[in-house]
Amino acid sequence: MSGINYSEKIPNNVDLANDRTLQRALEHWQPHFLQWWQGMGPSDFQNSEVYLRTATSVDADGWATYGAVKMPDYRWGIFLADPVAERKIGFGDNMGQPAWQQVPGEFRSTLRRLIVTQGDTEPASVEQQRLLGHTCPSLYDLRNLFQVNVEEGRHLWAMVYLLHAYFGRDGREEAEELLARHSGDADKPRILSTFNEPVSDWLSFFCFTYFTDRDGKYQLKSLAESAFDPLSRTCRFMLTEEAHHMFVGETGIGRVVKRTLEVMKELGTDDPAKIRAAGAVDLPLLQKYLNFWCSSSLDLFGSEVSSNSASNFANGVKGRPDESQYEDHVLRAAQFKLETPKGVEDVPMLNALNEVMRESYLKDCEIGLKRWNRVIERAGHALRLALPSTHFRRSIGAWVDQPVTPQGKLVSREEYDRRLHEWIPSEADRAFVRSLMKRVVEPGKMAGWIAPPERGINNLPVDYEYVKIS
Ligand code: BYC
Ligand code: FE
Ligand code: FE
Repeated sequence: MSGINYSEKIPNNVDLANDRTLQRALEHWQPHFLQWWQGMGPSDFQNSEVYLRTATSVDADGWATYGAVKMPDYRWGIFLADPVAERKIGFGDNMGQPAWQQVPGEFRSTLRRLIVTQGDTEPASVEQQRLLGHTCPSLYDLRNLFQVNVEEGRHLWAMVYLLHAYFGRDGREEAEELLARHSGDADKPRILSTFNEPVSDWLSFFCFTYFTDRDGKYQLKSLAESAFDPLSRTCRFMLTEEAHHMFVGETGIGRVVKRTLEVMKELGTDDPAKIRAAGAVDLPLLQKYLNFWCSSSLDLFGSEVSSNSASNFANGVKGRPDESQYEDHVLRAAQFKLETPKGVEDVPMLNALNEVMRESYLKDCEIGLKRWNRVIERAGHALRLALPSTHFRRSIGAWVDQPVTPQGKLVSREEYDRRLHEWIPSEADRAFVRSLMKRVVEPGKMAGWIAPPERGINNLPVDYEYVKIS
């Protein structure tokens, strides 16, 4: 077990006290982070006591300690998973050689860019979710939002640690830039597209945590394979926190489905207009939100054919998620059959790894859909929720700007433009969803568009006062 030293200004299990230069650099960045949190983090609620989990050690018993905390007092810190003794590179042309404890000069800029890209998403998501607290459907949900927010803040710390510890002056500059770019900012936007989309209602929040945090899971899994050992250990610990974010998404959408089915039963109809009039989210509307966030998140894997992904893999910089499940870890001879608008093409497997990753991501996305559809089926309805085609509404890669329906059919540009509002939320749909977003903060009470969760947090009852608002 690696204990975390809580007496220090920055909790950590990296022996920061014995590296005064690094400690000073991080202590210099810390107030900038706190300033960013006050200005760009959750709006209001900074004086409220939130029932949060905090990591106190990285092993199974200690990483989630629960208690009431004011968010600005949350102990953001630097935690790496325990080292694997004599860890070797697990894939690529240098497979079997010792993992790197320092950054090799030739991969310095690539590694820096990957870490910056990863780091950029973390505060971006906090910025995107900044106003959601005002319209929370329950105290339970409010608490989950803030749990996700403080942990994304900690993920930023995780990447900033790597930048400060291993990239010298450029690393410190990048760490400042991570606080200077902002989600949706016209001059200094966040790096990746999805992280500039507004998340202005809770249906979007649940879709974001379901689809976009899951991209995080897959990217972190692939970086956890990296030959750069400090990056690998950092990502392995981040993944333990990530599971809760996707839980929030999956159960959030599941509770919306459950509530909608109740309303349909009460009304004896599946007429969307009547369901909306009763203050619930009709299932076709939910499908549009799924289409929007899934297609946006698919772009986060990059182009189907990517020389970046090929060299990252060959060099040992970035592997595939769960690399050990594969047989071939070198991929110099393998080919991949890629669907493009011009037909199926054979491409070297090494260049298709973004697509390989996207496929494993989609399999993971299917799990929730199966669960929700089972509930819909049991309630006696024919409708099924589905993931959109990977060719639908893409802004990156082979299918960029192709007029493809969510079912994967290539249609005319005219038909696509005319029907797009059937597939993703229209302005009227968004306005309707916004009209549902009314703040509910009485312990145990839920907004009318969402069912209560099956259980509370950490064995507490659902009606526990998870946030003491002041
Ligand atoms: N938007 O060769 P290509 C998370 C750029 S989420 C804008 O196809 P590559 C979280 C790309 O950077 C996980 N630009 O792609 C979730 C490249 O630029 P350059 C985040 C994009 O390099 C919720 C060019 O297009 N982590 O943690 O193989 C809440 C051609 O790129 C986009 C990571 O992403 C886009 N969607 O792969 C909180 C891991 N896609 O080189 C947190 C780190 C591509 O021409 N990043 N581009 O300047 C990476 O591994 C890779 O950079 C990417 C792209 C997977 C993003
Ligand atoms: Fe994260
Ligand atoms: Fe996350």
